[in-house]
Amino acid sequence: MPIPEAKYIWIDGEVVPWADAKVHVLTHAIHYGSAVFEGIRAYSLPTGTAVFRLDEHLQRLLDSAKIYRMPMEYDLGGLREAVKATVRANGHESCYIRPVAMRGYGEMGVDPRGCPVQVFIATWEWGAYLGADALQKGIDVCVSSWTRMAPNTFPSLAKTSANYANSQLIKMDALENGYAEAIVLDAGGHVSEGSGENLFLVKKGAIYTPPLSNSVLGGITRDSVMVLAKDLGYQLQESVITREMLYLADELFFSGTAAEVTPIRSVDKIVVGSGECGPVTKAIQSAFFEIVQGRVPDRHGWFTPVT
Ligand code: PPE
Repeated sequence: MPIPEAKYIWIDGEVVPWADAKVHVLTHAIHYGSAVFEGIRAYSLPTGTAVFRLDEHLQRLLDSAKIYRMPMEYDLGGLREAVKATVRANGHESCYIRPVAMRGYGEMGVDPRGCPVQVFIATWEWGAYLGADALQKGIDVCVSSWTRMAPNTFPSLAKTSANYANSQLIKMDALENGYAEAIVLDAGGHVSEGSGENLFLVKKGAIYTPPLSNSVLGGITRDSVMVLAKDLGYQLQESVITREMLYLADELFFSGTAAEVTPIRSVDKIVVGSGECGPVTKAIQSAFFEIVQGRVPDRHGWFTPVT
């Protein structure tokens, strides 16, 4: 999908025109995947544009940088102001926000420590990530022939660009075979997540999601779903999930900043439950959209206004 261009991109404290936001070809991150990033959404609320769980996303960015020993010139407060300024400069009502911290141009070779760390923040207007119908009707997925990164190889709690080499293999394989997305198993053969989403399973009215030790990203939407499930009175448990449990689930859904709450209607061409968005998924999805569309008060303090 082509990127809908905005006016400006924030680079190291300055807002520059979109077309001028360039890096050198010998930037370390291009050669060695040495970048950490975030994906955040700003929503249009009746009270104005506001960013969803901004501090949690920025803390995860700082955590990813820490894991990769990447010194960051900006603290959480500095990054928060930079994100707000970028969204304001671009005049978005709602948008997707992509902060990236990367090892820049300086030295060549695997050791990144001699390269300056550059930070940039881009924003653009992004609709339904998995297709227009996905949120309503659900998507058809497969179990990937690829495996998620094994523990002690690429740490899954760091949202580093390098992890998305694995995600790209998963996503392309799914699309080439006619599926919208794939569910990936971890190195032990247990269910992990999607190429860019966390996974939830519903069985007999209770909700399950793989624990962080199954090579999943600690999703902010995953956390939001856990909070909303509790608000709605559902039992929710982090629990190891096997492949066949996917086929026998009453409902399955993905969560993610881009994907929001997307139902899954089949896995490996086996219909999940009734093949439609089930009642529990519907309840969670409605609770999520009520909040992000500002139809109910922000009772959890999840929004940061940009003004
Ligand atoms: N797992 C992975 C691997 C992942 O990339 C994401 C986000 C999630 C789980 C959900 O995390 P959260 O957004 O905090 O709820 N994927 C981002 C990137 C998607 C992309 O194509 O780029 C996103 O949703 O913004």
